[in-house]
Amino acid sequence: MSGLTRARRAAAVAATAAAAATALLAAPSAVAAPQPIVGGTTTTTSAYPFMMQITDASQDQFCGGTLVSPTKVVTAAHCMTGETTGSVRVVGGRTYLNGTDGTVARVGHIWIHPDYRRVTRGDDVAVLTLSTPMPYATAPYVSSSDTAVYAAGSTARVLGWGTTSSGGTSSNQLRTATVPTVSDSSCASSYRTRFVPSDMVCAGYSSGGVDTCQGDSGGPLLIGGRLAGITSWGDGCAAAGYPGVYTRLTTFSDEVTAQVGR
Ligand code: 4AZ
Repeated sequence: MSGLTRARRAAAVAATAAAAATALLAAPSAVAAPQPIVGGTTTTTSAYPFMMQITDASQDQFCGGTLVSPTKVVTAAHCMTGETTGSVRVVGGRTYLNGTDGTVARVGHIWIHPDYRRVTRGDDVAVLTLSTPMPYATAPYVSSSDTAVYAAGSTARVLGWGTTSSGGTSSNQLRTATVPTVSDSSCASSYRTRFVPSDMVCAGYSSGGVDTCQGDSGGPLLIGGRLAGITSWGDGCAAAGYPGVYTRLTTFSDEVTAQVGR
């Protein structure tokens, strides 16, 4: 979960080019190239048409979301705290943060899980109802009986425009990475009582290096091509022993389905 304000995030995006140029000039061979999300590759909304930017009224991105029906977007509850239907927009079909293409939708209703209090207590799920439909393919999501998808070592795909290092700058282009799911016992060893296995699933390499980060929140964790998790929190990004923590969507799929049908 990001501590950055939207203004600071916007400033961070603007600083990206200058910082990269400085790093290249100062140490062209000693500095590793910035990595996607943390450690992944660039992609496009054409490849992942259900990948939505959640933005403010100025279309500045602050979270991700997943289109699950033409008018419904699944995101994180913590992305929506303090927001109103008038303060947010959903942008589809826009690969670049500085783009003006794609489709902008207003939001007519925000459902935040009624039990949500803070990311480390779970229930980090929200469903947005768009005022106008998105002309993009939707993502299927897991049903409540699909818990086998989380078996340790399953390959999961994450997507987002978040920072490419902890405390770093956002990516102008959408990025993706794959990470293995982590057993609940292993994740509990890292996060102790902050890991709530009924509501969360962890993913990442034991050595770190690949992860979601600030600004990726609300975006999808896909397993077998289905939405199975929502980027939620973690201690830092890509650190060894501290995998990313995602909302365990099977726990909430019936509640999501109730919202999708409303
Ligand atoms: C965030 O602040 C955030 N490394 C998202 C994911 C992770 C940490 C922080 C997981 O949006």
